[in-house]
Amino acid sequence: HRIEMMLKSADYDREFYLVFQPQYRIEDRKMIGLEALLRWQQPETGNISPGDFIPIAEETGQIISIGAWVMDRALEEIKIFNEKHDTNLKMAINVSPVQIQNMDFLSWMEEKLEEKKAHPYWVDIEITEGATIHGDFSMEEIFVGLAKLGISASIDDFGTGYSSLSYIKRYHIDRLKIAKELIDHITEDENSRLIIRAITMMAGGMGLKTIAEGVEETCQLKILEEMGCDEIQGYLWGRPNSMAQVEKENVVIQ
Ligand code: G
Ligand code: G
Ligand code: MN
Ligand code: NA
Repeated sequence: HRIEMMLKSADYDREFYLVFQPQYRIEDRKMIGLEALLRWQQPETGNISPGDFIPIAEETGQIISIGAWVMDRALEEIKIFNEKHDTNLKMAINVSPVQIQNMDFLSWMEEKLEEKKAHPYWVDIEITEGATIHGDFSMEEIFVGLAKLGISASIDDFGTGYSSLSYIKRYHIDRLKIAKELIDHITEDENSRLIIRAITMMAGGMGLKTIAEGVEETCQLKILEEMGCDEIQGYLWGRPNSMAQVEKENVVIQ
């Protein structure tokens, strides 16, 4: 496999970089966090999307070293940002279930925070919904452990794939990230609207926050606001960008 070969020989520090997409609270339009998104500039091929190489890295196990690289950079960046602006923004970091499955993830996270001198409340771990269903390890233990460390957790791409309304209640989760696929159809599809409304109502009742992903239009925002969705992330208010660009576009208020 070509991508597999290129990934094996990748020089992480030269070929990988992170971009950061702001997350905003709808109520006061304040930036409350950033999602770290991995980018790969392969010297011969050019940009390769994480949607194309992450699944391969998960199959080969290389996601473990890639995930460690992402964690290091993301913690370094949020520390610099928060100390510079005297803020406590959260860095949302995507973590693959393969990373959690193949190491003592909780101890590893604790050591990473110590090593990078980062506060746990600067970190939000994003885990894809499907990941919480299969796998023989206990996701429940992971969520409880993260909460004990003071690290928050979000379920990514919520509302797609398998039904998850019941098991969410068992887990110590802080936030549901409503899948872009649902947001995409919010204006014209009654079913999508119904599902989103159900999610925001359920989350509200259980004390979980909701964030809508991939919000591109004002009319989508209006519907989400009216439904009581807490936060948004999307091209409407901010694209994934370098930290310098994010800082330029967002007035940081203390
Ligand atoms: O940014 P983009 O839409 O191209 O990302 C595509 C997919 O890759 C998303 O589902 C996102 O969750 C995933 N992704 C991006 N960065 C990371 C990362 O650092 N680690 C993991 N595991 N997945 C990532
Ligand atoms: O990890 P997750 O699946 O949450 O990744 C989010 C992905 O969605 C990122 O790859 C990001 O580039 C993409 N994204 C974020 N906001 C928008 C948006 O408004 N429109 C589109 N098309 N993609 C978005
Ligand atoms: Mn994500
Ligand atoms: Na997602």
